[in-house]
Amino acid sequence: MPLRDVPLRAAYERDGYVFPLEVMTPARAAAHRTILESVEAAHAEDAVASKIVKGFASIVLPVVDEIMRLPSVLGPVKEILGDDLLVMGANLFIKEPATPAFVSWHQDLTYWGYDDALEVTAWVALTTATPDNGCMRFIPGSHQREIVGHRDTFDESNLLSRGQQISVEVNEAEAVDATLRPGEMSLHHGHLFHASNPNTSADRRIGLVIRYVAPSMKQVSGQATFAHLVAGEDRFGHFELLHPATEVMAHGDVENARRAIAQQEQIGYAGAADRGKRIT
Ligand SMILES: O=C(O)CCC(=O)C(=O)O
Repeated sequence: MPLRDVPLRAAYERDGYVFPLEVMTPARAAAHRTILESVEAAHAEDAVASKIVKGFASIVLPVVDEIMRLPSVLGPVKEILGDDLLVMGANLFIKEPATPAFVSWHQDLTYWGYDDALEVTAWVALTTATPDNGCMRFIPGSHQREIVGHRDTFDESNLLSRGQQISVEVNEAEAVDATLRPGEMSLHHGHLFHASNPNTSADRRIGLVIRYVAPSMKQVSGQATFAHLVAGEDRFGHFELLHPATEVMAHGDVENARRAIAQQEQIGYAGAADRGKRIT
């Protein structure tokens, strides 16, 4: 397990990521997994509902709202972004056992349409994340680069919406495996080069991905997209703030998630030759 030789913020600024950070016990992570899998199973037959459960979890699932407000998660994120925090999205990144699903090398902020890079992703492990089951891999220090060129592949096995892939050379020999136990998280910068390989194990690999932004971040598309205020205050009004989900897939929350899908497709697929099929 990597040990930090410098304080969290300094390690993050140097490397563009920090892990492992324990945010809950393994037993709690297992309990959250059970709840999430039961919701997933209940909506498995409905393609849109299933997309909303996995891709817009912060809007429709109280359990996700609870996790994204945990002091153990917020504390480290505040060290990086400050005391005022919004969540602009959360989704479940699931890799089924022995499947080819992978994530190509990319930088998160490439297609999200923001004017700044005050964004941190928290990847909360609800199962173990290891090289065998396709944990994330990071290139240390690569966040120092601005957004580099990406090309769309729309590869069916790529979990990214456009199958986007960095088009400059990535030296994989430098990659660090973000190995996590259930209940631990990693944090990474929106410019960090990162990827993940297929899950060759016999169990699912489940990560809850929470995207935190400083309220000053603004959509260059001009649209006020949805967010939840999870700490401090929003003195900017650049996002349309939603109330916390208090009921699983409540009607009003599902309607907001449908609007979020439309917004995301408009912003995230801007300039793409093919719209692909996925939203994650
Ligand atoms: O879960 C994965 O394998 C990739 C996740 C990712 O790319 C991200 O959280 O930005």
